Amino acid sequence: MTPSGITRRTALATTALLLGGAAQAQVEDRTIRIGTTVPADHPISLGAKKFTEIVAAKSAGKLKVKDYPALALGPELQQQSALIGGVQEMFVPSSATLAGIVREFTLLDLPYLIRNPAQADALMDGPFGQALLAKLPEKGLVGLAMWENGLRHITNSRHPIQKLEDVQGLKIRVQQNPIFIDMFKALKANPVPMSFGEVYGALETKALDAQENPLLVARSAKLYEVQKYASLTGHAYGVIIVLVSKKLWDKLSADERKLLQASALEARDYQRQVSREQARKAMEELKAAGMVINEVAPAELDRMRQAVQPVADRALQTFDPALVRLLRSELERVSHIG
Ligand code: EAX
Repeated sequence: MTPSGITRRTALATTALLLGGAAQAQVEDRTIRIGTTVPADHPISLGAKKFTEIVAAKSAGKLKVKDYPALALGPELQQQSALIGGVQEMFVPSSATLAGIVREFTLLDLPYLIRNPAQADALMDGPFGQALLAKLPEKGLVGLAMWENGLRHITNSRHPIQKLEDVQGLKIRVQQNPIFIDMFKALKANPVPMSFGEVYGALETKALDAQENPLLVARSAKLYEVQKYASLTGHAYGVIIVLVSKKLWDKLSADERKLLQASALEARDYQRQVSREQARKAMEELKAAGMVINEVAPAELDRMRQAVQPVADRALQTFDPALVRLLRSELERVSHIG
């Protein structure tokens, strides 16, 4: 409902002040639904909640963002399609979900690409991350920021993974992404691509033996109830992408776009901080919940890296050489960080 003349002028003036004094900031009353894939207490969903609060404050309540954690709006590929179709406004999935839309995002899933969060931030917030984001609008999506999921480890119900051979034969859920499928085939496991929403049930019925995710995902999704072992393989670094439907984006004023972009970056810094704070406690929380967690000896990690290296080598040959050169130069730049 459009407010009366006086109210409207007041609202615009208030919003103008919140946007840094821009006179007559053009911000309309809008409702925005933002979906995440994990429960409300996970840092990804906490980041989305913080985003809703920041947007409400910056827009004087005119942009109403409602968060829907734990795939409440549907599986990952359904929500992604809903954004492209313009029937949902925002979604915050793993970047791996984008594999079928912008194949270049699978470069983020290459095994052992990133060794620590500081390197991840530098890579994602630098020219390589921006080059990936620039490929989204032509596919009907706008990427506002890259948040943290974290280093991915393997959980399973059969045995601790202490050597390369322990991965062999595991029926393991993987994200719907060719790099993860190829990675676990190279480790001689049986990868099963699946929406995250089906993972708990598949592990509970023993249809699957294993899954791989940062420990915080195992904690928030209560996977400790259906997984006895967690082994710190750190085989990939999970990136989260904050997506907006381009059909919505094209309707927004420059002020509204600036507001959402600034809010996503402000929420990013909060989300990464909370993710790291909680990650430090996740191992103890999972042990207290009954999981047996083991480090993997460096020599065995090296054997795993060698086993999956052909996956990365083959993949890199299939992308634009200029993009691969940018990735390699950026990896060299960030390798000294952290
Ligand atoms: O987005 O599907 C996955 O394994 C993701 O890491 C999880 O949903 C967080």
